Amino acid sequence: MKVNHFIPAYPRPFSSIIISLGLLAVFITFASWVLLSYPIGTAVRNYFYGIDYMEESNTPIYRGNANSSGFQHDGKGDKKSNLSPFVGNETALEFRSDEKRILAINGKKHPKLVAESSSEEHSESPDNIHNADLSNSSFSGSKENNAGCDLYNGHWFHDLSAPLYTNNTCPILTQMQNCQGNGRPDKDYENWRWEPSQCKLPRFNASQFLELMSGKTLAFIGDSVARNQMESLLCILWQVESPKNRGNRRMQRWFFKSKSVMIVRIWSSWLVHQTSKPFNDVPEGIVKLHLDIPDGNFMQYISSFDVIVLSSGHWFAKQSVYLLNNEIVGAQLWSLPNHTLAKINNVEAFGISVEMILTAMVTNTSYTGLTIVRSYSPDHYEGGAWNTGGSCTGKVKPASPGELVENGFTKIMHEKQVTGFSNAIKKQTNRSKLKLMDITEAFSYRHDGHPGPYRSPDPNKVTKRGPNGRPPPQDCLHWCMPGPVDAWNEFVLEIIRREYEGSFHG
Ligand SMILES: *[C@@H]1O[C@H](CO)[C@@H](O)[C@H](O)[C@H]1NC(C)=O
Ligand SMILES: *[C@@H]1O[C@H](CO)[C@@H](O)[C@H](O)[C@H]1NC(C)=O
Ligand SMILES: *[C@@H]1O[C@H](CO)[C@@H](O)[C@H](O)[C@H]1NC(C)=O
Ligand SMILES: *[C@@H]1O[C@H](CO)[C@@H](O)[C@H](O)[C@H]1NC(C)=O
Ligand SMILES: *[C@@H]1O[C@H](CO)[C@@H](O)[C@H](O)[C@H]1NC(C)=O
Ligand SMILES: *[C@@H]1O[C@H](CO)[C@@H](O)[C@H](O)[C@H]1NC(C)=O
Ligand SMILES: *[C@@H]1O[C@H](CO)[C@@H](O)[C@H](O)[C@H]1NC(C)=O
Ligand SMILES: CC(=O)N[C@H]1CO[C@H](CO)[C@@H](O)[C@@H]1O
Repeated sequence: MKVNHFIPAYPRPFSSIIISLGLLAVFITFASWVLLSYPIGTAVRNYFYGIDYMEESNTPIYRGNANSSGFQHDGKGDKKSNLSPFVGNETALEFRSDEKRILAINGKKHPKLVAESSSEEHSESPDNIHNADLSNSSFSGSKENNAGCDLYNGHWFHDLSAPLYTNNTCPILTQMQNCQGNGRPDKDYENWRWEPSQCKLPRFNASQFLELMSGKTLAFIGDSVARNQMESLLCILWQVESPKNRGNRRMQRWFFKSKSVMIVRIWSSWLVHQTSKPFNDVPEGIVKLHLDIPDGNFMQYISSFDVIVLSSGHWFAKQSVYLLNNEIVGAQLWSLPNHTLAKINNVEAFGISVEMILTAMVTNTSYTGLTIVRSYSPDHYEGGAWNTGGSCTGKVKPASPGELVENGFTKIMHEKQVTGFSNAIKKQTNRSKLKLMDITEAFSYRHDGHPGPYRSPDPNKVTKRGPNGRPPPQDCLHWCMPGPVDAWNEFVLEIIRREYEGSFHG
């Protein structure tokens, strides 16, 4: 009764002000809930550490491996072994015959430990490949199909437009790759974009991606570099829509409701079937890799994916024993019993695994998706391996061509991968598609894109060389976010666009 009298007693505009105020209060409550639940939330970060622990439990062998502890010796906060770069003791890799030579070249990467800052000044020279093009700073999405154009032949150019997200606008950055949040002082590494020589690689358009992927699922399958790329994609998409977490213990899953797009990640270190059960004289606890059997943990799901981005390679530097047809054929960081002949090394094992997995995927009758093989991601430990004084500290811009130090291990891993890919694509049927996303060379210039010593928010972490010249422990394998890794998703979008828009006309 009172209410009925109350409202008509006031002029109309006043009552609508009251309603507006009510709506405003609801909005503020909602907005602060969103703020509390998402961005700067430590709760969210802790949740993701939970995921990391899950991954660690999938790979228990590395916890007890004496030779992988070197990286962590003074990283008191680093309880997660899988966060250390997945590069083994490079000097201990068992190369044979002609590969020894490459290893020697690799081992000579010691020069310019001190000279690096002075050599960077030369990069202002006009013949520099990444000569800054400050005027044409952004590309809008070009509509032409570009179908035949090579995306991976090009150069890095300086781009003044802001990165696609920041450490403050992406709520799901792994702290290890949150370089700005970990106190990295320079920021310019965020401002370089890749420009193919013959075509344009448009800046990532989140709405376009969600439209193209409408009703579809994209899965990242592989190692921690796959996680790096997945988080980059989520950060970019988060700027237009906050996804729903639909993850479970077997896979991370994020659902973008507006266009029913699912982004998935499944952990698989080598992509092949692995077991730790004793085998012949190789005891329990040493990983045995069946190079002729795909990892069932992801194979069982492939038929439900429309696009799969594969990431592997770095774990082949880690300890394991290789099997083919149920026979030991080689080992990495493990001495085989003396009656067992090692027929292959870890590099060959990688090549075999790539061809086997891709063949299994393109010949699988229930899988009709698009498989994108992201080529070997180069690391940049100069002057040593990750645990023997290698460093990328102080790199603040991409390498110029003259500065580029060839990494023999990266080179041969890339070669084996490309060969495996070429052999598999010959067996491609009409059902599924296979694409190589060949980023290795382009990213060999990006020694500036890694976290380096900025791996944790610990204010007391060592970030400078010690008095003996020894660099602090660092990550020169994963990529800062935002950072060059965001370009991988621009490649993915371009590959998908060519595929889907091309097929509409076909
Ligand atoms: C790496 O390998 C070299 C050569 O085999 C060895 O001297 C060194 O101790 C190894 N480092 C670690 C941390 O295992
Ligand atoms: C910017 O790009 C346009 C078209 O690609 C080109 O015509 C123009 O010359 C470029 N400007 C500069 C300063 O490079
Ligand atoms: C983001 O980086 C800035 C430094 O650029 C830092 O002050 C801030 O705390 C970081 N935020 C997060 C959430 O890491
Ligand atoms: C992004 O894509 C959407 C949908 O395809 C399009 O409408 C929009 O113009 C694009 N934005 C840019 C900056 O290209
Ligand atoms: C083909 O894919 C299905 C579904 O992902 C899987 O269950 C099956 O094992 C695969 N077949 C082979 C031969 O790998
Ligand atoms: C392996 O070699 C060692 C030393 O050369 C020898 O004592 C041992 O009997 C050999 N074992 C086998 C199984 O051949
Ligand atoms: C693929 O498609 C083409 C034309 O549509 C057909 O001639 C060919 O037999 C198909 N190949 C396979 C392996 O299905
Ligand atoms: C398990 C393993 O590979 N252990 C090796 C670690 O490195 C030391 C020194 O290089 C070797 O003696 C171990 O055999």
